[in-house]
Amino acid sequence: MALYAAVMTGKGTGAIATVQVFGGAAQVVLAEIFKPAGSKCAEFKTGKILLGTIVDGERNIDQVIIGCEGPQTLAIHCHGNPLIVEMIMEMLANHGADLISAEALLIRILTEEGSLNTIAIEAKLAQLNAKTLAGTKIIANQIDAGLTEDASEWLKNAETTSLDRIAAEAEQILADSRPAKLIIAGCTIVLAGPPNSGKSTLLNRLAGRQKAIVTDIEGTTRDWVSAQCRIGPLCVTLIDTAGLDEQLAASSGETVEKAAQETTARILTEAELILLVLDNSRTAEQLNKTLLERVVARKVLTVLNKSDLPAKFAVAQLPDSLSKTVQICAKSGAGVENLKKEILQMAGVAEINTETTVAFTPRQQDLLRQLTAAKSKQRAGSIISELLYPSG
Ligand SMILES: Nc1nc2c(ncn2[C@@H]2O[C@H](COP(=O)(O)OP(=O)(O)OP(=O)(O)O)[C@@H](O)[C@H]2O)c(=O)[nH]1
Ligand SMILES: [Mg+2]
Repeated sequence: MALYAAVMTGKGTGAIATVQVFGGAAQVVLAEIFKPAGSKCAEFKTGKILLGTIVDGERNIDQVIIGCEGPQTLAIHCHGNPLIVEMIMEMLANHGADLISAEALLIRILTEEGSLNTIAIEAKLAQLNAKTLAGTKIIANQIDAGLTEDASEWLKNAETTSLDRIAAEAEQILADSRPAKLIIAGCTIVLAGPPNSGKSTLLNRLAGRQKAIVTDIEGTTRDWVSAQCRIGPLCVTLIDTAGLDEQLAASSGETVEKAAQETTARILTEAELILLVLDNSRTAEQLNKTLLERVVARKVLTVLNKSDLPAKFAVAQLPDSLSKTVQICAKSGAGVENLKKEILQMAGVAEINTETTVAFTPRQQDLLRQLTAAKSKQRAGSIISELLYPSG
C-alpha cells in the first residue's frame, strides 16, 4: 500500500510543525508509531482530533495532535523543533513512506479526490506560501467564486457573450492581480534620498523599533538595512539605503562610499515602490543628478521629511514623475499614518478586497493575456477550458 509524507510548514519557522501523511497505509503506520493519550489503540475516524505521543519503540519522540482529515489523510501536528520533525520523517521513511515535498503531496491528495479543477489545486499550493491572512483569503476565494466562477460563466454563456466583453473582463482581472500579488507575496519598499534626509529615522518609525543607526552625520548608513512591517494588508520588507550623493558616487578613492552607492543603486531596482525621502528644511539642491537618475522612471512617492522645521524646499522644482508628495516628521511620527494611506493607494491595494477576482499564478496570468488577444470564440473557449481543467 502506498504511503507518502511531507512537512507542510516552513523549516524551523514556527512553534508547531505539520507533517502530512497520505496513502492507503496511513492508518496502519500511524497506529504503529502513535500512542493515544488515555487509550491503548488509536481510532483514526475522519474529523477526529487525537492527542498522544509519537513513539519509537520505548522512546517518546514528541507529544502531538493528530488531525484525521480523511481515511487516507492524517496530519501530525508536532513541535516545530527541526530535530523532532526530522526524527518523525525518518520514522515514517523507515515504515515505507515516500518523503516528498508539500506541493507534491497536495497535488496527490487533490487529484485523488478528483473533483477539483486546476485553479483549486493551484490555490491550495499557493496558500502554502501566502504572506498574509488577507492573501490566503484572496486565493481561497478563487476556488468556488472569483476566477473559477468568472471562467465558468464565460464558458456557460459562450454563445451570448461577446469576445470584447470577455477581453475587457480578463484585462480587469489582470489589472487587479498586480496589487493582489503584493498582498499575497509581500512587497519591497526602498527608502532612498540624499544623505541625512531622515531615511533611517523613517525606517525605524515604520518598523516600530530601532533597526537602523541614526545620527546627524551625513553618510551614516553605508550598507543597507532591512525590516519587516505591516502596512494595512501588506507584509512589507522595508530597505533603508545609503544616501545617494553625486560626489560620493564619483569618488574613486573612498572604496566604502563607492560600494555603498553601488549597492543602493542595485537595491533600488528591486523595489516595488520607492519612498524618496527629502529634507523639507533644505533647498532643492539636495535633488542631485545621481539621485534623480536612479528614481525618475520608477514608482515613487516623495516624502518631505522634517516638517517640524521651517520649510525651504520648493515642491515646484520636483520633476512631474516625483510630484506626488507627503509631508511627515519621522522624528515625532506626525503624518506617518497619512503616509501609510498613500503607500496603500500607490500600491493599488486600497481597492482590492478578499472578494476580488484575481489570477494568482503565472500560468493563469498567461492564459488571461492570451484571452485578451483571442480572435475567435473557439480559441477563447479552448483558453478558458485550459484555465479551468488540466490539459490532456
Ligand atoms: N527635526 C527633525 N530631525 C529629523 C527628522 N527625521 C530625522 N531627523 C534627524 O536628521 C538626522 C539624520 O537622520 P537619519 O535618519 O540618520 O538620516 P539618513 O537619511 O538615514 O542619513 P544617511 O544614512 O546619512 O543617509 C538625525 O539627526 C535625525 O535625528 C525629523 O522629522 N525632524
Ligand atoms: Mg541612514
